[in-house]
Amino acid sequence: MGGGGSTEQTVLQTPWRTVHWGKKKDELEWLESFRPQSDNVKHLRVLLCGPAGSGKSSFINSVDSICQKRITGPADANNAQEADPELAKTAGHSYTLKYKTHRIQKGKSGQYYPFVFNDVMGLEPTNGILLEDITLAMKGYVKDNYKFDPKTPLDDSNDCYINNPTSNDKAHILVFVLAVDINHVADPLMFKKMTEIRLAARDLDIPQIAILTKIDEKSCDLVKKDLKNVYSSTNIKNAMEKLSNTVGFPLNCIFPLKNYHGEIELNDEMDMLILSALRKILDLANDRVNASGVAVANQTANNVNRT
Ligand SMILES: Nc1nc2c(ncn2[C@@H]2O[C@H](COP(=O)(O)OP(=O)(O)O)[C@@H](O)[C@H]2O)c(=O)[nH]1
Ligand SMILES: [Mg+2]
Repeated sequence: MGGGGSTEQTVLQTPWRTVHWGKKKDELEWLESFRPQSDNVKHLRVLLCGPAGSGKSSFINSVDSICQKRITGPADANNAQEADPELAKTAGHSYTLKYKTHRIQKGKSGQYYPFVFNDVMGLEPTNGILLEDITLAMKGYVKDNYKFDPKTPLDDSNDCYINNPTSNDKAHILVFVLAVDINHVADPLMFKKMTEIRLAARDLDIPQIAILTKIDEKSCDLVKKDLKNVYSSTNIKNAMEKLSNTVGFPLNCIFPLKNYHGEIELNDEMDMLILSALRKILDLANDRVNASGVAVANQTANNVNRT
């Protein structure tokens, strides 16, 4: 280990995870040819959850920007929290209150990538999205434009309740979005909520990964200077290990990255980190679709054998 005197500057001599920095073109080609593994599913649904301000909307915007090859902003990202925390509190902690499906345009207008994102109201220890509502979203019962209520869960009397969700309505993967300082995990109530959500996803056989945003922020000077240092930074490694040891994500399901937020042009290093997280997300979601396809096929075969 080398680096400057402070822990912040500690640097591993060899990055502990390999990123093929020069291979953005290959990643984009992979994405371009990506298809869900089941004909029953039109698109894979990626459900994002995490504390308000962790970068969920910015992640959707970042993926959209990479796919459109220019900086875009379809999902409302919110700066108010940083500009004025008090104002953000009175306005409600979470800027994203409505359930919304974000599609990513592919080439010509009217064509889309075969995956969509849903960004839900922020997770908060006492007043954010309810466990019941995240579970309903995972199961596909929540219609677009449903306005989450932190006091009462959605029920079947509401117009935004989908009575018979199809495979396209269900979430195929749950992505926890957390800022790299992972302060939230230290809050026992937040920890409890995250664990409950993870268990609910596990019971539904929905795979989960975590992305750690804001790796450029002040806690990581080394990485701020050059994103290629991401896997040489002990700060980031420690944050990933802490998240793995506490909340229980396997280390290979945790992806640090920087979202687009102030840039006006794309950046290859940012893109590579976002694309490698996206690839893992889509691969795991596809495995899930494949497994449920096999389960349905087996069930059908069993039923046929019984008749
Ligand atoms: N420095 C930095 N800021 C980010 C990053 N991701 C998001 N932000 C900023 O964090 C704030 C909250 O982001 P937002 O996407 O609205 O969070 P959400 O509430 O989880 O949807 C906004 O000001 C974003 O510009 C990142 O990777 N680095
Ligand atoms: Mg948001």
